[in-house]
Amino acid sequence: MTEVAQKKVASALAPLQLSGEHHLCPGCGHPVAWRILLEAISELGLEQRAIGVVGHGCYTNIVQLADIDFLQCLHGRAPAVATGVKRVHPDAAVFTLQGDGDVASEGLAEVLHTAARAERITTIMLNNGVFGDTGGQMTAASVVGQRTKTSLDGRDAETHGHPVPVAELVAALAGSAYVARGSVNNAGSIAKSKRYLKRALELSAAGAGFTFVEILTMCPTGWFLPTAEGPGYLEGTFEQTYPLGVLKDGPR
Ligand SMILES: Cc1ncc(C[n+]2csc(CCOP(=O)(O)OP(=O)(O)O)c2C)c(N)n1
Ligand code: SF4
Ligand SMILES: [Mg+2]
Repeated sequence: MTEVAQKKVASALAPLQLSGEHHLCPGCGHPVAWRILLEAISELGLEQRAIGVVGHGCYTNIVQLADIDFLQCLHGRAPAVATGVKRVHPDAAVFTLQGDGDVASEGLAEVLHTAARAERITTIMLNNGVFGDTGGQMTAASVVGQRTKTSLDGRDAETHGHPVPVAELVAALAGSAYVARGSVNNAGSIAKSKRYLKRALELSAAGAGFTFVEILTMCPTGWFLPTAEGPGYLEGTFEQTYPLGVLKDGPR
């Protein structure tokens, strides 16, 4: 792709995207995930039915940039709040958008119980392995060896414990109908992640049960890396701990 063509793709607003400006760092993977989420909602025709529930993190900047109804709730509690929204508005297409700190560290109980109850919502977890918004501390999803502000010598399983694979835990529960893990570090992965989002949103909106999509996103700032090295680091470290693909499609 020529530089001109790349610029055109990057500068064109996605459907439902109100602004091309954001305050996240250069090289952050979150805005790419936002974009494919908005495209998925639009292509499924869910614009008028979609209600998003977010927690707290760098990714929550989406609420100012997207023409969708959002609620923000306490850290980690989005699946519980989304459960209430869905039960009050059964025709709505309800999804949560959360970080790995939000889901794996602060709100693991909420997501697991919501999956076990087969709530007809989608949870999207943007996993960059750090509490990005508060300065890059280790989360339960940080990978072994990963340097963070609170594990400067790298996460050590003996001292800090092992990473929590949320997608695998959710897939093991009978209430989950679809579980997939994608990433946004190259064009092919971005296209696959969008397909996962579409399938997950479609199934939960149709009443099939709880659906979950994890998306690995770059955080060069929290990883102490030059911007351009984020995608390669994601592939070399995160994808080794968190294999990409569809973990579950249909009840088990
Ligand atoms: C109960 C509670 N604990 C801590 C915080 C502070 N806090 C706000 S954002 C954030 C980091 C969120 O990390 P993550 O969910 O991984 O999202 P990211 O910033 O990496 O996108 C934290 C710890 C809070 N708001 N509430
Ligand atoms: S700290 Fe990380 S997650 Fe937050 S905006 Fe910067 S690159 Fe993105
Ligand atoms: Mg994070």
